[in-house]
Amino acid sequence: MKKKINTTISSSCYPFTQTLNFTKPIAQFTIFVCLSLSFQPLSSSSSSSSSSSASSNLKFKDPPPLPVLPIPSASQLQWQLGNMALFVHFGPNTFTNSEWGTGRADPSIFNPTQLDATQWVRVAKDSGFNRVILTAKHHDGFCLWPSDYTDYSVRSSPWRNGSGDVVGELAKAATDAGIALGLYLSPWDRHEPCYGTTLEYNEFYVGQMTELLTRYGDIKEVWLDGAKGENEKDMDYFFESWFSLVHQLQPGAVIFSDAGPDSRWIGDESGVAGSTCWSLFNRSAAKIGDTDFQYQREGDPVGHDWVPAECDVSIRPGWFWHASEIPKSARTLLDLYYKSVGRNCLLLLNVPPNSSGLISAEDIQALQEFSELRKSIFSQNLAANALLTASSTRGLHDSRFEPHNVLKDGIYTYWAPEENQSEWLLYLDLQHLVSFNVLQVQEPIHMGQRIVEFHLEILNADDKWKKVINGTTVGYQRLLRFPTVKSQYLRFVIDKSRDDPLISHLGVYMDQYSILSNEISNTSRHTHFNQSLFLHQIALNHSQRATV
Ligand code: FUL
Repeated sequence: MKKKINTTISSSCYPFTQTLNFTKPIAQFTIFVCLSLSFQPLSSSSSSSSSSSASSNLKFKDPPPLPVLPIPSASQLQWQLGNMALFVHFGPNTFTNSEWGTGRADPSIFNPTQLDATQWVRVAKDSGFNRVILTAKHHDGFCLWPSDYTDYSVRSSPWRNGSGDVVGELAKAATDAGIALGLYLSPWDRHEPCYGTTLEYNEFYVGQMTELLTRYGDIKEVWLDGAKGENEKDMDYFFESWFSLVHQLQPGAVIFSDAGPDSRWIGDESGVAGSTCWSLFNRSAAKIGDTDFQYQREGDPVGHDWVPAECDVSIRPGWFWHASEIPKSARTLLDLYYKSVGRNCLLLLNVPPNSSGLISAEDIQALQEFSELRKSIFSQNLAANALLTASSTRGLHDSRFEPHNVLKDGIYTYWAPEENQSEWLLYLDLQHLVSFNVLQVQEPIHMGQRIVEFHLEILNADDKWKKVINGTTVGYQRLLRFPTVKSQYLRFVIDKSRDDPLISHLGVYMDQYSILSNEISNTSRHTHFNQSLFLHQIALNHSQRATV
């Protein structure tokens, strides 16, 4: 049983904070703040003169609330905190202008004369990606490492006179730069003669997987897609054996597939998550290669497994590099960021190296601009100096759970309400009028994903609370855009939650780059940015390239 701390407030007074009915919002907001600040636990105000039984109360703090299952594993947490990963599709298709190679392309075509994996890693790092995932083997069966189980690999190519190893070079570059490495090993193999013979091919596949997981140091992600062409040979994949092997050889790796076990496909290849997106999921309800797209997009509020989603999308129309294609604009990438990272997912952005073996200059420019847009929007939380109060706080005056924690970075500090409350609110006094059009909310997901519905209100000039935006599900991170509003007072309300809600971060921002219906002609009016950034925005407008 949780102990209640005695306070100087009479028992008839304390519930008053839970039921304040504001008719004059500013005045009542002030009353709320004053009352909250004047609540003093007896234990702290009279510690020197307290009785021994009172001081014995002091020794014990309220423990944190229990996590609500399911919760992420350590590797799933680490994966999610990264926000974004860079996907690298590279192989014979890069040289044959194809997407799904037949498996019969001559290995002699693979000759990326300027290949430089340190450039790939540098591009990733400079643009804010801390994970790189390479197609070690795509559907054509060509191996970017010298596998001992096939001659269809870099060993048979002229590149580095047949002694090269793309996986090895990338692994070294990634380790040197402190970037996590993931590998894609396609189950569907159009070259390997034993494909279609279940036992033989599973042995072959496990042999290749073992090479990849034992030769190159830490592998942080193994990427399995469920794609297979029509009328291809039928066979079974021994997924459970593969998964067990991966976890045994690389305990820090997450395994991606349509159905997890550690991260799931979002159900499209356009990088867009559902606006409701649970990391909760039932693995048994999903089948690799045969997906229910809505289930993938939204997850499952009553799911028993923690399987967060990954949103894969290419910066270009194709997954592999094609001379005729151009990258998406930075603004389009920003939009994808809101719809993936801003919806509790990881954004897996594919940036395919060209046939010389380098990431092309125009892709690098788009990534740099994307990175600058994110920095200019998110580097300054406009609520950073807010005064916070809450409808209730667990273990009165316990700094571990106080509302101010939502302004600290990271998920491990959070606001927790008292148990069994009828409402959950956080009030923010920004201390001056602020214009903003983006809300950021984060849950401490190590304690489970809890929030089902929420909304944000502002206090208008006419002293009335007005709803700005509402949403469903938060998870690791929720970003919501809306037409610009201006206010000093904000009220974040959790309307529905699986259990007592916990909030690790709240932020408001000004985004003058996203185009929202009634914002288009209005972006410069609310600018908080310096002249050079503004000029940069104009330059961006002129360099718009492909859109989705
Ligand atoms: C799909 C594949 O068929 C595409 O070629 C690409 O690799 C994409 C990421 O996954 O399933």
